[in-house]
Amino acid sequence: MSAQSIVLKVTGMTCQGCVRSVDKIVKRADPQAQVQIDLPTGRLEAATSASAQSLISAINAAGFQAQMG
Ligand SMILES: [Cu+2]
Repeated sequence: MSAQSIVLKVTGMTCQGCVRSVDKIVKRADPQAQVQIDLPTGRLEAATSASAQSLISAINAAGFQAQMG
């Protein structure tokens, strides 16, 4: 599968530690992923071959709330 751009809205992140956690979750799903996360808006943009649904599931399982952005 080739990389595509996925935009998610993530709530529940309160600090850079949360940002790092979410970044790690995405990279666990796809080690090649390029991830940008904006803490104030919760906007996550990833260039990844992982599916949006798999990322949403993994982020939610870690206690954050993700939805299609
Ligand atoms: Cu935090």
